[in-house]
Amino acid sequence: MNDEATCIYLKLRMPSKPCSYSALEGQYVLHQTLGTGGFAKVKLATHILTKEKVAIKIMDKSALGDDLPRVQLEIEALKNLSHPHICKLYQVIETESHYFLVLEYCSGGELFDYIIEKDRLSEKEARHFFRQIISAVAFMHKKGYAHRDLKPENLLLDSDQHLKLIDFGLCAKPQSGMQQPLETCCGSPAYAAPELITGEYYNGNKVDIWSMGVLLYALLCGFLPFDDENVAKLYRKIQKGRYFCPSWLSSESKTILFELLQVDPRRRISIENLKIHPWVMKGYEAPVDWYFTRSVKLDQNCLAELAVYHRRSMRSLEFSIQRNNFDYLHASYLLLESKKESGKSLSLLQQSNILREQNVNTNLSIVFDTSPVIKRVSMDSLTNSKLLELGSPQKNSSNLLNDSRLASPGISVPRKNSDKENFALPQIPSRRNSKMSSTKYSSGEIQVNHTPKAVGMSASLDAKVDYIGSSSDTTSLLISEKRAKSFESPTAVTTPQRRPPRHGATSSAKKVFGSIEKGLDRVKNLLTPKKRMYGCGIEGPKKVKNLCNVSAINDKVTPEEVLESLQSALIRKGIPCKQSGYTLRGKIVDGKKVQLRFELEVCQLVKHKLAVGVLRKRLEGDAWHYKRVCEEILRLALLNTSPARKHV
Ligand code: PIT
Repeated sequence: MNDEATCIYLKLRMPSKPCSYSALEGQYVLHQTLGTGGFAKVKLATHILTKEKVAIKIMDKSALGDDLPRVQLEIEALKNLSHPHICKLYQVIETESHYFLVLEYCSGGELFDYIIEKDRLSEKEARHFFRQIISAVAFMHKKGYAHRDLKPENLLLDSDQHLKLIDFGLCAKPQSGMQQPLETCCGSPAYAAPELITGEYYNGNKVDIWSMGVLLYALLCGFLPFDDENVAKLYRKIQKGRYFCPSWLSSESKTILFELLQVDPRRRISIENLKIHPWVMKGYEAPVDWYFTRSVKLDQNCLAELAVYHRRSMRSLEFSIQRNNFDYLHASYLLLESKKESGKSLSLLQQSNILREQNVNTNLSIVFDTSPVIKRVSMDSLTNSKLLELGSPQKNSSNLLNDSRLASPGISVPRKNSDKENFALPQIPSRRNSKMSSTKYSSGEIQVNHTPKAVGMSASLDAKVDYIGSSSDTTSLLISEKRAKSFESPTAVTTPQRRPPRHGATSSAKKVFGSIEKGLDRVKNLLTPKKRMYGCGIEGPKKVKNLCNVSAINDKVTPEEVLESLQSALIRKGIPCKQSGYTLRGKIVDGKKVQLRFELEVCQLVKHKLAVGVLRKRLEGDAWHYKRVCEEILRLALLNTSPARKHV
């Protein structure tokens, strides 16, 4: 049995927790929560039949209230938007109390984390991602939807570094097309277009283009163009449309940002011109490939596997799947297709037993080896298709499968696998290249400063900076060092705009941790290693291999010291937190509303000789707010362990 199978096997043999979502029983095994927000949470799950990972968005109907139509629009949008850069919807389950949206699982996390991990992206990498974003947005607009909440937290990475757009909870589909003005103000303040803020009627496409400007800026700079903890001040900055242009931005980057971040929506670049923009095209031969249609013909291998499993004819299955019911069968087919694309085995026979076992959840004594079919599979590694071929009395297997006598209505969990090998079946499996548009691209008039600047700067703003704005009074503004400084207000928390550009600055979480490292190094001799049990009887911190969302401290301090420092930093900031083992869970509330929930877990880094690290996780709330809070907590934690404090 492979590791994955063993894992599922053990899970099923362990006393199982009653599944609080009975609608998912027998279809999915739920794992950890990936994210929460408002009335919904997203959980990782395994689709039992294919063993593929999925994400399930669970929405509590009673909490939805007036938002019910919004959820219906979200579901409708997801059903209509089948695109390589939009998170796929596999299945929808509606019960009296809940909606369950079964979605594609993107294991690479949020684009937001990717940016802050790297500080900022190179122009080339930003372009690679931005082309995918253009592709998704162009497609969505063509289908008549505006997203209205485009931001790096809503772009996930899959295992192949492909971006997938998520969260259609705020999308709009004007009845009479995209030219119809919209009224509802929504989305995240930092990404909101000026016309949204003023409460004017607006065009949904145009507000998405503005957010794409904010997004591209965040990719290239690692911070936001308009930022302020005070929302009123933030809105004023957005309406002025003036933003800081760091010296590392190329003039071409400044140009495209200028065209995206136009305060007047009529002057903002269109999606058509974006697809062929010189910045977007640089290093690519073709404009952005954006229009995709699903092949009407279903994959014969995937169909065959399902036909065997369900003991139905391929034709009847094909018919059911093409009805796009978004049911378990639909999910199974799409997951098989994606398995095939990634070169995995399509065999469902092993899964059938897991599924059976789930259905007899209470009988924990069942083991895999008791099934004759499974035994044969594990000995001979035969796929369903192969078994079919062997067991088929006819060479023309499609005839056999299309025999209506073998079809069974609906999808049911087979009680017996014994006669499966008597079912038959066969075989096997590109992308359009859109032509370069002949539309002439106009680069727009923009005056930017081309003064070459050193990338490595000292901690203060010691180079000339460009300030570019598109509001009517300022089309392009070059400001000097002093002027830029006057925009800064020194606070303990370095906000992106206020802090000096990169290198030597305490800008990113990484840098904060870098300086923590130095600080902790200084106090190495003052620390007495303690051995303690932290909560729940855990004797040591988690050992992590993956360095994603982890800040390395060093190997000179104990995990307990770091935990204590973090704890006191949270207390100092007035952030209530709960401790469980080596994990601290903090919460920031505004009245009754939860603004931010996050976790800081002290861990040890396998790749760094078990040096101490801090694993960060945003549970709820705005990503940039979370980044600022984490930076601040880690900065304070460093102070907590400084020699001066230790002597007191
Ligand atoms: C994942 C992993 C994850 C979250 C999601 C998917 C969420 C997807 C999603 C959420 C929506 C929506 C469409 C897709 O409308 O952590 O694979 O609200």
